[in-house]
Amino acid sequence: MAILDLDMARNSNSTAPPCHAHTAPASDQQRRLRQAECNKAGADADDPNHGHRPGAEEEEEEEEEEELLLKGVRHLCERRGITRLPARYVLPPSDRPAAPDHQRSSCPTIPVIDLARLRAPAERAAALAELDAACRDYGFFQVVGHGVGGRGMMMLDVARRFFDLPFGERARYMSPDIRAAVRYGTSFNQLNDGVLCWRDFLKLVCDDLDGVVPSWPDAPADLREVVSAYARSSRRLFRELMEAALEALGIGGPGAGEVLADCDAGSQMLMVNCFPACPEPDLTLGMPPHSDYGFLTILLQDEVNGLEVRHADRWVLVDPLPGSLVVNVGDHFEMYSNGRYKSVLHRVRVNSARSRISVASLHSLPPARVIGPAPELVDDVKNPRRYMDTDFATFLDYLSSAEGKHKSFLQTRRLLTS
Ligand SMILES: O=C(O)CCC(=O)C(=O)O
Repeated sequence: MAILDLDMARNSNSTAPPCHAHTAPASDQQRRLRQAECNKAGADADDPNHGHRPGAEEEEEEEEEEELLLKGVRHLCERRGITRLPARYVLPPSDRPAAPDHQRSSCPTIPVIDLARLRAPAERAAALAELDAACRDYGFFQVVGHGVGGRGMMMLDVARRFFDLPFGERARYMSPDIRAAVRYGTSFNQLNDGVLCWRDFLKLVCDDLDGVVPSWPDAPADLREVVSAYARSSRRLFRELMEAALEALGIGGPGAGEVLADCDAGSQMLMVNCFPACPEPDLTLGMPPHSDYGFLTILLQDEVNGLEVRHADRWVLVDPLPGSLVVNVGDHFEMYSNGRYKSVLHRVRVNSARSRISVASLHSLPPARVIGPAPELVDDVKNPRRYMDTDFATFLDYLSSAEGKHKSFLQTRRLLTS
């Protein structure tokens, strides 16, 4: 069912890893879009124009509309009082989020990992077992006691102020180049998405932090300072969680040392997301089902919920503890752990009452690193190798291949299916 849509994690002349895996091929999406428009208009799905060929004037209007939509959801809402969802955002019925169900309250809570327990020698073994179970059973967990403290609140505050800037100020960072180190954009992959997502974003590559910060937005005036402080604390947390996860997997010695050194030199990208209040939230999504490409993603979010995680064949709404950070396993960690840890699909719902801000910090190893199952986790009897080795070039080949239109990248690397 899947294609990966890219959002590169490096500057324009390098090839750093993309961090998002998107599940819907553009061509499929375009077909679905036409279908969705027909569904909405009550027309025949096989006749998207309903027997009507657009004239030059209509085509021009459509182009103008498209141009407007690609300036982002916030701009659209600012320009027009929106009371109906424009057709470009309407998902076909099968892809729409189901109306919130009342069973949600009985849904399991995402596991909580307390870093204070991981740091206490007497409690570390028990906390490691909890971390191991969370990565195996959910691929998602919440972290408390993480020490990021006020930097998280400041990060959310400056993000909100950035999206509140006049459009012209934000537009300075718009770029069609998905490899740009700084990029303001909309939807998921706006160049490919047939159905647009109700989301605007600011992407900030954080590799070589001191080198890239001067290219980040200079408004709000404190953005560079606040975001770089947050990026540093997120990287420290990633390092600490990777150290614990390797221990939980039973990987020590030089194997662990090598991976941790690669974590220190690895790539990091901040996706600062804004999901404005939406007039018809049950017809669209802020982000489509996707998995993340790297090792771990650390998510900071404001008090408005929206993240849903695939668990036991249903979507579970994440209702995080105040002050916690939500962490998920990415595709690379699933491969490295030989399938023991799960990179799971997640998506973002929007709502009609409040806009939502989230900041995903996506952490990977250096792009040149070949990723494959850790030798410590493979044996011929009980744990045969489940994934082929992979690297960034293979990922790019996959994207341009026919296979890339039908599968997820993770699926293409699988040697065993169960
Ligand atoms: O906003 C969220 O809850 C999730 C964001 C996300 O999945 C992403 O940026 O990859």
